[in-house]
Amino acid sequence: MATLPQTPDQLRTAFGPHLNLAPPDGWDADPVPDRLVETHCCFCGQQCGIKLKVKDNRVIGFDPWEEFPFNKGKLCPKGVKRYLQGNHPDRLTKALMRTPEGFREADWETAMAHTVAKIQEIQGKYGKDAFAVLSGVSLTNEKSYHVGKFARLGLQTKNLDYNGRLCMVSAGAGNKKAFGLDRAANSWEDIEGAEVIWVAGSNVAECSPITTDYIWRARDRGAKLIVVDPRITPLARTADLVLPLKPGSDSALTNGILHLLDTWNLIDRAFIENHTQGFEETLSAVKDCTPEWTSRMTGLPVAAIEKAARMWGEARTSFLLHARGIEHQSKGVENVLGCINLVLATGRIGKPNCGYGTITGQGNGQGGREHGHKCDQLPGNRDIENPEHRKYICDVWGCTDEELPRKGQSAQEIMNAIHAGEIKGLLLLCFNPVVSLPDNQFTAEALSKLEFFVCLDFFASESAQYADVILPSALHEEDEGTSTSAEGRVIKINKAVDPPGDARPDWVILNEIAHRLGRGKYFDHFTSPEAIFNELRVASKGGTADYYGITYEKIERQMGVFWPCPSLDHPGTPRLFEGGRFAHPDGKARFVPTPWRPPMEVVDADYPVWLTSGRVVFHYLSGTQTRRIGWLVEQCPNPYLEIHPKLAERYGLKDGDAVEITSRRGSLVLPAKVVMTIRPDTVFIPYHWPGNLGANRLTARHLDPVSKIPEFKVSACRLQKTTPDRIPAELRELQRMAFEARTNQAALPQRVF
Ligand SMILES: Nc1nc2c(c(=O)[nH]1)N[C@H]1C(S)=C(S)[C@@H](COP(=O)(O)OP(=O)(O)OC[C@H]3O[C@@H](n4cnc5c(=O)[nH]c(N)nc54)[C@H](O)[C@@H]3O)O[C@H]1N2
Ligand SMILES: Nc1nc2c(c(=O)[nH]1)N[C@H]1C(S)=C(S)[C@@H](COP(=O)(O)OP(=O)(O)OC[C@H]3O[C@@H](n4cnc5c(=O)[nH]c(N)nc54)[C@H](O)[C@@H]3O)O[C@H]1N2
Ligand code: SF4
Ligand SMILES: [Mo]
Repeated sequence: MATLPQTPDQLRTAFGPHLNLAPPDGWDADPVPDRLVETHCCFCGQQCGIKLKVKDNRVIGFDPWEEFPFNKGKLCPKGVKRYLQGNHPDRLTKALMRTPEGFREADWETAMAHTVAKIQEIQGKYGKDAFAVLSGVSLTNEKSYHVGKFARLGLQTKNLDYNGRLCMVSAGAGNKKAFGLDRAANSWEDIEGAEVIWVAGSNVAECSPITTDYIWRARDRGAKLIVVDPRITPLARTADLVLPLKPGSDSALTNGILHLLDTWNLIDRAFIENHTQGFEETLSAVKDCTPEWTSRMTGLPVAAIEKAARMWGEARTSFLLHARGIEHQSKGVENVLGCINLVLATGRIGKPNCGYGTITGQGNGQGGREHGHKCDQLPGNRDIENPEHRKYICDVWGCTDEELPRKGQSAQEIMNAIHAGEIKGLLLLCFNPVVSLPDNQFTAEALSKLEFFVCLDFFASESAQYADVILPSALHEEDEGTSTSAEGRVIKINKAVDPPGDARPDWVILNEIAHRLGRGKYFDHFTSPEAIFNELRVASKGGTADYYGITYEKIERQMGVFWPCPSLDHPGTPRLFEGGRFAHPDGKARFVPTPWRPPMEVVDADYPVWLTSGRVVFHYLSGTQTRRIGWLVEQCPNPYLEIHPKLAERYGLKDGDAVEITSRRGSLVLPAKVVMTIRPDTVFIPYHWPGNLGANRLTARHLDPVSKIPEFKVSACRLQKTTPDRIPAELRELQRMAFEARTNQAALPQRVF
């Protein structure tokens, strides 16, 4: 059985033995690029425009792309340093196959033939559904669409899901239920003119840094800002009202605010009457949610709750934003609906300078949730169990209804089924579940049980360490395609360089597997990303996420096109729901009651402290990319436990002391970081590190019953001060590397750009 990395060698592999510090051979300290390529950042859902500097088929730096309307040249630290991953010495350029002595390089033909033979063997022995696909939405729209079709028609398995299951699904389910459509309702331009901005469970300044700019421009024009978060995030420090509620109590807060809006008659009755359904039922569900009750449930003062209700209710224009803080919960969908109830009750949505949106997380977190990448979905955000939707897609794909699998299992459920021995084979791409799924010991055990596991990645991620075959895929800048940003803007990723060695884009690899499986008739016509996009356009036509009128040429000409864009002469739709028309067949939005229930795990005498987790500005997700970039590691080398001075005092902890954090799943030892900016009953760990440093050693596999998102944001733990020698060796190693990054002159040439 494979285990988590233990030996120094394994640790070096797991943590990126090489930060990209020393200049590679032939490095020119002041290179002049051959050309500049206008494209987008490979990381978060903001999808900032960037110009990559290219010299001799290498990305050597960047220039700001001032003309791109969303970020106007601005970038966060990850965007500034992203180019350093391309020439990284850890980059996979050959297929790797597991041998008793460890991974060995293999020629492409051997790796492919083995992979295909194993898929056939497992599916022959246990049935088609015993082979699962887990994918991710750093992939372009083309690749997302392709993976959905590949799983259903290439492998003929129903068990396909994606890492958006850990990210956007609560927002998606809530939006579909309330509005009939799943996208931020507005482009961010509507933020700037809003009088009140409500931000719930989103560390905007660190996780969607460019959105901060929009909020600050609104503040410059007099807007008031309300932030709901158990931590006083950098954005909250500039807010007019901070609501540091108890983790997991968000729907109590929104219920309490709705109660007050009604009591004070701050609701728009005409809008509710004409454009919505379900209000009376929703109102009766909050009749007992008095400010006193809300205060008890959330831990917030009555005066603060009342102030928030007044600010929100009395505004003429407003924008509500939320993110994973409210969505990563076992009632993530209800929390989203609770926010939407406040938006609908005040009737401003669809008007200029008014709006609502979840801040999409991953690079293509928006597009990736539309094109049939989910276990229950077909392209165009269609429903895989709806007979008409199935028929439409069967016609586009040229297959029969019997050939198209039905709904499969979601990401965590697939991992549970692997653990239980029901699923025997896995194709994994663009997903690092051993770091990012909850309860990482369980995930590690599950991956060790697979009879065959093939992973497509450009770095040998922690999950890839469990694979039988690793196929080298292409980086963002090594392929073209489209992506859809948090605003719903479809943008164009342009190819800057060729993939090195045997590495190739995911769609090329999947095409080849499908062809070798004898399913080429569905894939052989995909000769370029644009060919895939053109089929995607047709497959999405008439669905809620309609891309039919979008072409590569139009995206470049308009610098992005907002979907829905149903025809070639349509300019796209930055603002949805104008005139109060929603996407349900009757045009009305739905209020949905969100009666209070507690999180799946609550604090008690054994585990008395709330534990939450999330991000820092310098790292991205499971960290496989950013933990390899020296400058980013230098800024934030290791995880830590954020703790309030009062709580720290109770455990005798000073800043930097070693603390053991224990939950019902396991324990971690980390340095304490004593900060005033967190509730005294709550601790926080950034989750970007694996194994002994991973927050997901502590989190639980509790899921939202509708969206199936894990409850990353709420669990219970206990703390104990311990001795410094218990801090894991790998954490010390990271600190040493960061020190080296600060002091090693040789590192400078790559770090000054
Ligand atoms: N730097 C950086 N940026 C990123 C990413 C990254 O890894 N690094 N990832 C991208 C992705 S995929 C995503 S999903 C987004 C995530 O973006 P965000 O959701 O903004 O980030 P998180 O840090 O996960 O959590 C947000 C906030 O939720 C708060 N929170 C915790 N528990 C609760 C609760 O019970 N209620 C409320 N109201 N708040 C709570 C946390 O204190 C935290 O400040 O960021 C994207 N951008
Ligand atoms: N405790 C805790 N856990 C969390 C969260 C949290 O807040 N707290 N947040 C959750 C959220 S919101 C998310 S989105 C997930 C993210 O979790 P993951 O999806 O596991 O994170 P990534 O780091 O994006 O992993 C993607 C892997 O794919 C590779 N990759 C990137 N692009 C491509 C590509 O184009 N092709 C291929 N083949 N590979 C590629 C990267 O090298 C990396 O190894 O984590 C979740 N886990
Ligand atoms: S905000 Fe997101 S898209 Fe923009 S530079 Fe930073 S990581 Fe990249
Ligand atoms: Mo995410």
